[in-house]
Formats: sequence, structure tokens, C-alpha cells
Amino acid sequence: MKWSLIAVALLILTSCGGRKETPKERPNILFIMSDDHAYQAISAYSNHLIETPNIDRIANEGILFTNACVSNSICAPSRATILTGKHTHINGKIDNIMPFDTTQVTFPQLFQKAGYETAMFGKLHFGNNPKGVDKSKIVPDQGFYINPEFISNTGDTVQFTGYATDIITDLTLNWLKNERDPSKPFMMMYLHKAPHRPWWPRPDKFRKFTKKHFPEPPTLFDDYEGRGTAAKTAEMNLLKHMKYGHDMKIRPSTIEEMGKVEPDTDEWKWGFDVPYTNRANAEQKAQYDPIIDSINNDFKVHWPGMTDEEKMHWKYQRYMQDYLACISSVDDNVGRVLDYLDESGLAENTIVVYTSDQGFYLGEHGWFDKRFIYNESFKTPLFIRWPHVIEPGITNDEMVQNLDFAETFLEAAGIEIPDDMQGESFMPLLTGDNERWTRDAVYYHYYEYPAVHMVKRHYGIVTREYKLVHFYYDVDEWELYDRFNDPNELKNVYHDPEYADVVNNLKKRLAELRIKYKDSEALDQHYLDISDLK
Ligand code: SGN
Ligand code: CA
Repeated sequence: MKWSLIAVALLILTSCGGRKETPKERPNILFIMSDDHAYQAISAYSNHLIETPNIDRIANEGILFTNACVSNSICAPSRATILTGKHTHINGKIDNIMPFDTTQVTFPQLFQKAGYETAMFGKLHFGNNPKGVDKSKIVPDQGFYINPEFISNTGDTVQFTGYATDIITDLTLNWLKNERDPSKPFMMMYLHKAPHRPWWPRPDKFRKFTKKHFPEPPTLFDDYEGRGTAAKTAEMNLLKHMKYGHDMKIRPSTIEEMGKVEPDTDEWKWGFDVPYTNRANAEQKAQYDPIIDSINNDFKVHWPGMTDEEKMHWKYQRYMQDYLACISSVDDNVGRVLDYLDESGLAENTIVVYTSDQGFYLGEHGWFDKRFIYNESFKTPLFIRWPHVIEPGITNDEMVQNLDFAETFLEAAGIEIPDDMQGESFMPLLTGDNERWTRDAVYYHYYEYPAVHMVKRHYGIVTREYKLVHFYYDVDEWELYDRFNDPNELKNVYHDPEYADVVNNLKKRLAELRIKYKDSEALDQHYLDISDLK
């Protein structure tokens, strides 16, 4: 049992006086998670792309983590890790395809048992009736931005008219205001679909953001020299792998008119219709169409004469316009919820968490998507606000992981932590008792290959200073990055004699972590054997 940790934390909370007194009642937890929200697109980290004043409030009134990260940078595995507090090789949800074993203990079940009321609205990505959740409305699979369907815990499917980010927030607010039992503390998961591909913004944001121009990352034209095969063979390059219809809002009729512009799969035929033409109603189309017309006219006129370099610039702008417009809606809606917490007085005793299921590439290394252990996808945004416990405006550089959420929340609520959870409660970092935090390295393992985006299987160890990675399956390659001296991760120094000692030391520590977390070559092979991806 990890009761001792809880006891120590409560003791510290009570003994410190001042701000850090024990909360009178058990705290509510509002866990806000968006899907694929890059930390580069939150102004609390940097405002070079967008201002996110509402999300920033959580950081300004709480703690901001600079090295928060995931243990497997892809959607469903990250969510399974958050719910179970276990690495994906233990909870079994190693990729988006493998089924989730619903007999497992998840942290909402423990909250429910402990007398909390629990709810979940938005995107989960596996199963539509999560255990331990009193009330849920979840989009099937990825869900849609426009007029999305939701499956509720009673099994019925309802389609709402409107924009997903607004609707998920309406459901959340309605539950907070009208549906929950005010005599119980709550644990609520408010899970945005946005800003996941295919980046359909709400019409007003779409109009506003298509007029904007965004600065490019210095590595947009990365040629992947100095790294191994995996970076070179991944299929997530803006120029080569973004789709006309699906990603850039080019109508099939435009492509037909122009003649099939260049080798592309047949995706241009459906990529536009599925999320938009077949979903939006006439009134919505009247708002979207003039904006889409203007994008298509620009494409028709300029695209055929463009060099590859110009196409890359054009695609980057289109990508950022839509992606950031989706985030702007998330930020507005987070503001609505924070305002309600303030107005209702709930803010006082509610832990508010903002994070994403993983990070995302916004043109760094020429990429979109995630999956890699490299920074933009490995790291994820994380802010936590907890009045009277967390000192407002603090920053923390420790390597906390999505693996740690379950234990942290359980400890915060004074609920017993199961022995077999593999994370570590980072309560000490929230209460300013940083010496109690001793973990200085995290373990990472990505599996979904061969599959969409073709990011090779790999595992590794990451400390604040270094990252050692082993790519396997159809290659056997190692990479080492010096995180302080090479923050953009452009130079694999694994073979550099100057780093020989670092390599030896980290290889030993990686082997120890594999043992500690019960991962092994035999398990790698097992997952290959049972995988549909071979
Ligand atoms: C879809 C996307 C991919 C994305 C995966 C996984 N393609 O397949 O770009 O990597 O989801 O995303 S799309 O054409 O359907 O948009 S995840 O967040 O669910 O893991
Ligand atoms: Ca995701």
C-alpha cells in the first residue's frame, strides 16, 4: 500500500501552515485534456503562435510543468495509461488498435468507490461506457467536429447540432450546474476532441485564422541528416504527406477541375466529404463555404506554379491556420468552465488540470502528428491549479509523466493507491516539497508500426539532460541526444566517443528501468506476435 505517502503529504500540508493548510473537504478534480494539443501552441509556454489567455489562467494561478511527458505518444495508449496508472505494455493498450482490457482497475473506479461522483464528457477513444463513471457522453472513436454524435452511459446515441468543442463544454457545464449531486465531491473528465486532425474550426474562428500568418519553426526544412533511419522514413512530412481535401480543405471538385494535380492517394475524393460535406447542414455550409471558396481559389491560382519549397510554406500556413483556430475554441471554452467555477464558488476546492494526451509537431522537423520520443511529441502541456495548496505562478522542470496522474489524484483525494500502479504521485511537487521527489528518469515505449505515419517501434530512457533511444523490429539502431546542448535534437551523438560514458551509463539505467517496469524483449516479441501490425 502506498498509504505512507498520503500520510506524509497530509502531515506536511497540516504542519506547514500559511497557504498549505489541509483542505477542509476532499477536493474536486476537474481533469481537462485536449487531443493533440502541442505545448508550442499555448501562450503560457510561448506566445509566438497563439494567445491562450484562459488556459494560461490555470498556469498563472497554479503550477506549470516544462518537462511533463508521456510514456507512449499516441492517443488511446496515453488514455489507458492515465486511467490505469500503468505503462502500456502492462495495461495492454500498446497501440490504437489493440483492445482495452476493461476488467482492469482504473482510477475513476477508485474515486467512485470512495464516494466521489464521477463524470466524463468528450473523446475517450476506446469503449463508450468506461467503468467507474456515473455519467458519460463520449464521441464514438475519433468523433466529428461538426454535429458530433455522443454515446451515453445508458447506451443511447445522440447527435447534437453545433461544434464539438462547444458541445463538450455545454455537457460539462450542464453536469456541473444541474446534474451532479452537490453533497458529494466530484471527479470530472472534460476531454476535448480538438485539436485532432482533420482540424475543422468553428466558422468564425476559421474566418479569423485564415487571415493570419504564422512564423515557421527553424527545422521546417529538416533533411534528417545526423539521425537514423526512423526519422528519414516516417510519413508525417507536411509537403509529402498532408492531404489536399482532408487537411487543406481543398474540394474534390477543385482537384477534378485542375486535373489530378500530382501523385496522391485517392484520399482527396473522400477526405473533404466525410468531416464536412456529409455532416454540415445548409446553415453551417453558408458560413463555411465562402471561406473554403477563398482557400480553393488561392490554391487553384497559385499551387500549379509553386516550387516544392513554396508548397511547404503554403501548407504550413494552412495547417497552422486551422490547427490554431481549433485551439482558440478550446481556450474560449476552458474560459467558460473556469468562469463557472469562480461564479459558483467551486474554484476554491477544485483541482483543475490542463493537459493533452500527447504533444504534436507543428512543422518542427517538417512534421505533423506525434508518436516519436523526440521532444514535441514526447512532452505534453501540463498546468495544475489548486487554491491554498499550490503556490500560484510556479514552474517545475521535473520529468512528470501521464503515468503519474492516477496516483497523484488518488493521493490528493486521500484514496488508497493500489500497489501495482507504476507511476509516482507528484504531490510533493505541488506542495513545494521538491526534495521528496527523487525520480530523475522516465521510460518510453512506442509500438504502432507498420501503420499510418510509419514511425518505427522504439523504447528509451529520458532524463532532463539526455535521451537514449533504441529503434527495433525492422532496424536495430540507437540514438542519443544531448538535451541541453542540442534542444532541437538534430544530432545523434550515440557514436561520438565523447559521449561513450553517457551511453554506457544510460544503457545500464535503461536496462534497469525495463526490469523495474516489467518490460522485456520477450514482451516486445509477444506484442509483435499478437499484433495485427506485422
Ligand atoms: C487518424 C489520423 C492520423 C493520426 C491517427 C491517430 N488520420 O488515423 O493522422 O495519427 O488518427 O491519432 S486521419 O486521416 O483520420 O485524420 S490519435 O490521436 O487518435 O492517436
Ligand atoms: Ca491524441
